Amino acid sequence: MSDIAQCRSCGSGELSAFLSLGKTPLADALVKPDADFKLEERFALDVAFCASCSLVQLLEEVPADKLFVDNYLYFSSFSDELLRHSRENVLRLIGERQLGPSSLVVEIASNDGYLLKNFAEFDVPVLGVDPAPDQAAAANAAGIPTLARFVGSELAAELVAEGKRADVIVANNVMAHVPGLNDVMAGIATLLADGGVAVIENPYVRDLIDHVEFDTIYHEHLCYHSCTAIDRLAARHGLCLNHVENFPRLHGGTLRWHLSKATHRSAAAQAFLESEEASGLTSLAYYQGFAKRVEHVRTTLHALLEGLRRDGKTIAAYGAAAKGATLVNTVGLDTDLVEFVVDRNVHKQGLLMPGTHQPILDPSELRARRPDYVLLLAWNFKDEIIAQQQEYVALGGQFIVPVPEPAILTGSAQ
Ligand code: JHZ
Repeated sequence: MSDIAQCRSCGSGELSAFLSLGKTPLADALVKPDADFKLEERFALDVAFCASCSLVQLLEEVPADKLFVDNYLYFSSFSDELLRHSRENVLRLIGERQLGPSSLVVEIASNDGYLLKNFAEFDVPVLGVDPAPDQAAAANAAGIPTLARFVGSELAAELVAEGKRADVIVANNVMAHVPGLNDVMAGIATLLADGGVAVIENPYVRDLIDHVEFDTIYHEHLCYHSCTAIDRLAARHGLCLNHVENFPRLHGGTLRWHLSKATHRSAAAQAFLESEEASGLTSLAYYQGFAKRVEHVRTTLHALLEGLRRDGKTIAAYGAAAKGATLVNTVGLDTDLVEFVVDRNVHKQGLLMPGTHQPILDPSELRARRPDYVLLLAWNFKDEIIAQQQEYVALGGQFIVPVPEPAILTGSAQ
């Protein structure tokens, strides 16, 4: 584990820490039931703001070989909402950019090919790149050519040397993960055809702060982006932030940035940049009250669950999400409070939550075991999950959301 002294994007030394979540285990490192728990490592989770380029980032860096455990189990294809969202994006890009058999779409962090499949269906040539071996293998098996590599300037130069230039580069939920932001952006700039566009989605740091989504902070998420931070990063590599789209419900608030070599800005992009400046998002003061608000959620949630348990109620949780691991560990939700976790990702079932060690079971266990309450760790998929669980609700089950304010959902809310 090493501490960074300089901003990952602009290199400035003006980093100010504004939140410490203590030491937590790695959020994606689900534990095998027969593992020696004493060997489970914990790492500091401290968040800082760069006064020079506005990038919010972790101060520590867990070595990559520890961070991306060999059994990385996040498969994008387990959310219908995400699949729908991705398909809509693809259909629009095909129409607007007039993509066809002579085009090329490259996706960075293409996971199991969940998004590229849609381009392939319309005979648009695709290339996925994802260093996670199981996900890359699943994509290749599904007919989506995928390189199990990290994207950066080196791979981009190799592809260009092979005569490949991308008309569209998609990079969803990856800019939070990369330590070498400049190398990835340089790679995008190299690989992008002159008239091409890079379409990048990432959770928005403003939503994280405004809605107290502190659980989305974990070691894999090194950076928390704003339009200002992305624009400054892109500009360093000859790219311009042309347009911004807002998806307030996706992953707790996601932005889609359109970058290209052209220098125009849409009214929406301009408005986002101006609003970040005007609201103070580009200065440290915006972040300084955050730690107190996080503390409030942590203590309120713990007290709520403790009270329910004192009243003899049973509690489970839904979603062995990475954010769920931060939540149970930073709030201190051990197995006395939250008995088990359900998740429909079959690769996660049979394992234990990092640090707190709740068993991860199939969602059908909610109907079988009938806990009185279910804490929604994957609160970002609240509507989708509750719609699937109407049978559990009919049996008297109730859901609890942890953020922005812990609350038991009642009546029509579930
Ligand atoms: P989910 C992910 O984070 C992954 P995570 C990643 N770290 C990232 O950057 C962010 O998103 C943005 C399950 N589930 O996606 C699937 C059901 O069981 O919110 C997942 O295990 N039933 C790359 O891991 C978990 O919940 C369902 O109906 O915090 C959700 O995890 C649905 C919809 C999901 O995020």
